[in-house]
Amino acid sequence: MTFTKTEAVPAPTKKSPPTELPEVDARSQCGQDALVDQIIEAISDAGVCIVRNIFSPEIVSQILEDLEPYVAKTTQFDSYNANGCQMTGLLTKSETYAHKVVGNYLFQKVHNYFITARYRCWVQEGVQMTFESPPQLNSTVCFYLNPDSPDQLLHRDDQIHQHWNGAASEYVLGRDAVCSMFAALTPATRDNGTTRFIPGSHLWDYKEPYPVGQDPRLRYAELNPGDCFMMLGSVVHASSANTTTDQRRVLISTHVSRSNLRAEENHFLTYSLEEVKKFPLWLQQFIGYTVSKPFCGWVDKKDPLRLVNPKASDALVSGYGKEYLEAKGAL
Ligand SMILES: O=C(O)CCC(=O)C(=O)O
Ligand SMILES: [Fe+2]
Repeated sequence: MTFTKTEAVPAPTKKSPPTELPEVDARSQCGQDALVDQIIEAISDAGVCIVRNIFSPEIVSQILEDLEPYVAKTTQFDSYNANGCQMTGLLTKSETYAHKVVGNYLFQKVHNYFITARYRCWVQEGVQMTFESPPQLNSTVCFYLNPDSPDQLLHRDDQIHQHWNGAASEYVLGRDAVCSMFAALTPATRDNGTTRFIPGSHLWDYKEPYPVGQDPRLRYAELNPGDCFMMLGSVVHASSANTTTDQRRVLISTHVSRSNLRAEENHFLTYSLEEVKKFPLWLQQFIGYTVSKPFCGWVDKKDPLRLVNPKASDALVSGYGKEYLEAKGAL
């Protein structure tokens, strides 16, 4: 018997976890679909990717102008920084935002890749089928971070949907329920407040506590107007302090989520508000005129029950509510 010496095949090298925020430039000449591939790869590795120059100065200034009349009427939201506010319901406030930002090609390709719900099942005896449901728009929120705002505490956005993951050594499609794009309408700097992240934290086990304070793994997304970042709901992040005395930082965000978890019958379009007002309280809540804790189903960051019953108490009025204060007090 003869033996031939075979060359040892190197074991596939695992990528080491990223320590920096990846970024791409939307003005690069590589073509839109190559950019999409780069963003998808970067987000799979780090959970987040900065995309420079995705929106033109004209789009940025048009959106700022469209939203300005609403700023004074926008109230603070308790779960955001003490000196910032969140404007919601943006689709009708700025047509440019609705068409150019929500409809942005790169973002659509990226969120469709990560958040499309896929399901293969036996639909009947003898018949197996696969269904794919593209994501839905989860929320539209413009974050105005005013001077003298403290750090927001680290969190994951997918807590809204009570989403949970175990640890993973590499990204597996289907892991996430939420994907977002935050675009800068003003500069976002270390002085006036950036969003900070821990790259790679989208692969952590959710039972691990978030690091507290100035963790060395934190990275800050400094953006020029027209830049954005895209991130998964599983990445650990927060907004950071605005320590200036005169700069308002504005980020406009678009969030998409898996579309399969909604009521089968669309009660909101089946019954008019007038009809719902005549239902007993428990039925109003049961068909969706309430929030799923902690923050799912709001209207203008308030309990939707107030649309049918203005005297109803607001389940969102103190952010996470009294349970938060209890949990904080227990620290
Ligand atoms: O304003 C920011 O930079 C991020 C805000 C944020 O992450 C949130 O409120 O969920
Ligand atoms: Fe967040």
